[in-house]
Amino acid sequence: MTDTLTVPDSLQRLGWSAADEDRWTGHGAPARVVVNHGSVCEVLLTGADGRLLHHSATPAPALPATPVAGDWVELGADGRIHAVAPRRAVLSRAGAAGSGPQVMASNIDTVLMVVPLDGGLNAKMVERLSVMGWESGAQPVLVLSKSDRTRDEGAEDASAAELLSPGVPVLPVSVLTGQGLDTLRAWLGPGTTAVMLGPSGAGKTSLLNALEGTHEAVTAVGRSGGRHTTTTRRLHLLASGGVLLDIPGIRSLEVAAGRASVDEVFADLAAYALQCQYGDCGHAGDGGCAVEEAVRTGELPRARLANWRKLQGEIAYRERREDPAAMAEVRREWKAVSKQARRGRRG
Ligand SMILES: Nc1nc2c(ncn2[C@@H]2O[C@H](COP(=O)(O)OP(=O)(O)O)[C@@H](O)[C@H]2O)c(=O)[nH]1
Ligand SMILES: [Mg+2]
Ligand SMILES: [Zn+2]
Repeated sequence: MTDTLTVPDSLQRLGWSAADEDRWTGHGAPARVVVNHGSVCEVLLTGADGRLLHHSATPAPALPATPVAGDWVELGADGRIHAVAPRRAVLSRAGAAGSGPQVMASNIDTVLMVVPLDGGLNAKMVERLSVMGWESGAQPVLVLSKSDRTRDEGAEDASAAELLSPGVPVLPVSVLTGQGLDTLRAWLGPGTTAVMLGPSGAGKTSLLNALEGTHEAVTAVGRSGGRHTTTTRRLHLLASGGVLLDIPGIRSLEVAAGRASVDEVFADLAAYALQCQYGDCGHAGDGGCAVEEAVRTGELPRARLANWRKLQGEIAYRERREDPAAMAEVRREWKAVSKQARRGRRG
């Protein structure tokens, strides 16, 4: 592979991994999108001397995909983006009515779901963020922040969280005591790209500050060819060697998720569902429902079923919204129902 030879080692500083290499069919070294401002994208690339260069690049006309943060792109001799590499794990948010999900970040390896422990573990938050994490296709990691605010360094909450989000590594951390930070650093080594999800106040910025290296100088290349030194504020170069993409707004937004991701997080419920009498059981008063039986016997926490129902409802709503035909069907049903109601009143 001749392309391999043209890819410098220093590209790893931008999160370039073997998985990205497998997908790369472009000529020369790729650039990484930091942010798309609409008509212009900020990209980072490595210069001949291995230094990081910052460019503003416009997408070439008729580019099939809109570049997003994390994309690996090919720059043409004209300085424009000529190709976007096929994406691996992506973080998407629900699109507008009638459109599919909108990709917010691409080529990510790790999704850190940050849930704070001051004020007690919020089960709903753990479940919701875990669904988002699974949906990305990247490795979800549940970070329980502010562990110093518990009596047992977050041990009890961590056990509870493991039940709420089966199969997801759970890590109590504190930027005050330093607990968990070395483990986190080990997971965010060279060639990894991470994103953080979590509500405002969870401690994401504090965590980033604890993980970030000294601000590395990046050389900005102006259109006129002029150069000045800048820092990157959206693609953080971590001291551990990985990068963290900062996607403004993604934390609080409704992130697109499907039923498969909900089943991953609610694996305990899904196991009972296999025993339900009907294959399409809604676990809501249907006969022979093994899930509701498990709630009755106390094997499955009631809140777990309630939270599952809420997430299913949101997914069903979004599926209808993204599918105009299904939405029209719902409106027809409502019309029929209200017509019947009117007739009923008249009769
Ligand atoms: N006790 C304690 N407080 C923390 C920790 N991490 C963050 N905080 C505090 O939590 C608040 C919110 O933190 P911040 O990083 O801004 O949260 P963000 O909104 O998620 O970025 C700030 O007052 C921090 O000082 C921690 O590990 N322990
Ligand atoms: Mg913050
Ligand atoms: Zn059932």
